[in-house]
Amino acid sequence: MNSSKRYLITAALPYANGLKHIGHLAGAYLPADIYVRYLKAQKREVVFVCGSDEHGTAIPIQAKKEGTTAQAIIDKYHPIIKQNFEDLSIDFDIYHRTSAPLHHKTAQAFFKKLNDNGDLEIKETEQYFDEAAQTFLADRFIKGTCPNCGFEEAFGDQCEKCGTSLSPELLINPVSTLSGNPPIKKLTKHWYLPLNKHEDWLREWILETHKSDWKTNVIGQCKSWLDGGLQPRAVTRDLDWGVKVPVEGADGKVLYVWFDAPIGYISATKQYCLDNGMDADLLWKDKDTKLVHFIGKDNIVFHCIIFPIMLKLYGDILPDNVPANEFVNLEGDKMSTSRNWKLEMQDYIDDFVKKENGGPQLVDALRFYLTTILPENKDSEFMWKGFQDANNNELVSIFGNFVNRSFVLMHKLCKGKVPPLHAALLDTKDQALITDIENAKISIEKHIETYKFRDALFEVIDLARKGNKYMQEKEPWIVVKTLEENPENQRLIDNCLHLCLQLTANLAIFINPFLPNTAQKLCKMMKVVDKMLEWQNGGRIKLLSVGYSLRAPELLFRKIEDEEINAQIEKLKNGVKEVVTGTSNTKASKEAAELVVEKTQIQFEDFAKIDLRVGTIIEAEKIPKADKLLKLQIDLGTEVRTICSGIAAHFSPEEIVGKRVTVVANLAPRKMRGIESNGMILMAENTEGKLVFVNPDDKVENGVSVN
Ligand code: B3M
Ligand code: ZN
Repeated sequence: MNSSKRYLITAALPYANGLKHIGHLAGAYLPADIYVRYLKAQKREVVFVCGSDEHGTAIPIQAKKEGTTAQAIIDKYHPIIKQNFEDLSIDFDIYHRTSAPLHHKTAQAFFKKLNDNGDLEIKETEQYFDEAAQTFLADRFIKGTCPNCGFEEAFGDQCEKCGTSLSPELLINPVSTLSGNPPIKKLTKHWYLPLNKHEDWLREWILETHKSDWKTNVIGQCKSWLDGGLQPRAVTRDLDWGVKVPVEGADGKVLYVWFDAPIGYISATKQYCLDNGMDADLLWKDKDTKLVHFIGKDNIVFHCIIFPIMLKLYGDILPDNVPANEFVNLEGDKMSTSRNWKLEMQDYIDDFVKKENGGPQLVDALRFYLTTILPENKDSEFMWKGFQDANNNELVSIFGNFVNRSFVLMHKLCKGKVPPLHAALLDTKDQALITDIENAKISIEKHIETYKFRDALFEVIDLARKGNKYMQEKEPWIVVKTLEENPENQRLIDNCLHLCLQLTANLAIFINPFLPNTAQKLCKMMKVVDKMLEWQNGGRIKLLSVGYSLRAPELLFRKIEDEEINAQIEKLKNGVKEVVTGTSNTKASKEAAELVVEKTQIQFEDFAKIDLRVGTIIEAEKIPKADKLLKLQIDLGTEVRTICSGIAAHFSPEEIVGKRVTVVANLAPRKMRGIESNGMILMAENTEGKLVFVNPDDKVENGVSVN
């Protein structure tokens, strides 16, 4: 077993650019929280840090989308995300933020030390620059045609259509998303971390030292990076949002977000130590600290290669483990914020936790199901029906049922008190149950310490299952009928319920890291203090004293009804957005997309490309052999346009002459039935399916622009 003096546990700092979904929760925060709760129950010294990642281009991009400032974005999302974690019982010791002055100071000092020691290299390179906006362009601010799939809206760092990683140089016809102009190349200076100089020790450290205790998915990713050869990586950016580069000649430059964000773990620890009279150096420099980073798989390279290099150069300890998880899909499809195919923590909290019949038990229901599907080795699926089944069939029917029966029978058959144990009468079934309790503790421990939380939770439920089976075999409700003839049979009932109650107390200890609210409720029912939940108490059958009277049982969990589940599935499908850039190709999302087609958000620049003008229909005629089309002549003030419109089924030519219309005047010409159509008229469909003209006020002259 582990003998580290103290533990420093980190969970990836979420970007404060939007709400986080349950995929994030299952990726890093829930497993980290389980691990920390377990360590704390072990009475180990632990600090659990997290916080908002408030830099990088993700923030200004969101600000642009919401039409506000970067500062307003982080001030909006940081408190919500923090509260969401609290509401789901994710219990950080500190939830800090990288916009805090302490973080800026810490990150700058870190950079300065590396720079002063000559560990960074300075290089001048040509980068894309937007002349109109007078700024260098982050990769995300450049769009162009993907060289791989031809998608015209690919970003400078990635094509969202085919998923290829790109760099702006690879884009065909790049344009700046700020001005819409093609960017120019301009010289700029940046600081680089020469990753290539560290390959040897990284190889040794990851592929040898940790080859058997790190997860294979983590080792695999690292190996492919190392085999591909590491390159120097720029750790500064030309951007006006972030931590200013603290050296001369670096005006307008900030630290690359992936340089400053992991330092966020250090500044969060510092703040925690300041608040609690502790020494942060002890946590980050002492070899007796076990540092563990909980992250999702997309962050592996930063936590296993780049940050360790930084830590080593700075003189800090290296992580002992980085148990990265894969992704959670939702109802058969990849979770996606842009397509609105997701379940946000906030939504779950609103729909289940805050409800009258919700509360802490529904927090635990989510934690339970998510733990059973943690993507520890491969991507997993969140299915609403699976959630319902896990809750109804395992929490309610196995765990809850066992506890409830034990309490009810103890009140009925043992006067509401913990009955004595008659050792001489213990039979093989009793002995087997006692051994099961001892063994469960050992295997749960083993699984948690090796980051196998699914297996660990399975053991807990399996123990409850064994409890049910034991009770079923012992049948105290039958034995009670023999008491008149054989009063000494009460001792058999005593033994059965004594063991069932001791098992219940053990279950409280074992379930506590996973379902802390349930453990608390059990303590209340057993009238014991939290201290009983200390891990060392588990595995034994001496937790509850004989003669101790216990409370009446409370229901630990409630059933989740079909209607609740169906409502969620409906909500998911109705909310999905069809996104031009979407890569979704599964059946579920396609079907859902057909239900409601909302269009994706566009930028003002996109809208500004459309030339909308006011006109009047001056002629209209049928087109031979085309029963849907009318050929219209439209007066646009300075010209008369021919436009073919598919409205013949709704209007006769006569009735529309003289109608005012709004025209898309710069639509590329199109031949329809041999006639060239030069534009389009806007129509709306009312709820009865009837078409109506989108017509301007009569006072507006023909040819006037609509904008
Ligand atoms: N904010 C990326 C993410 O949320 C990034 C993690 C930083 S951890 C230091 O996936
Ligand atoms: Zn592509």
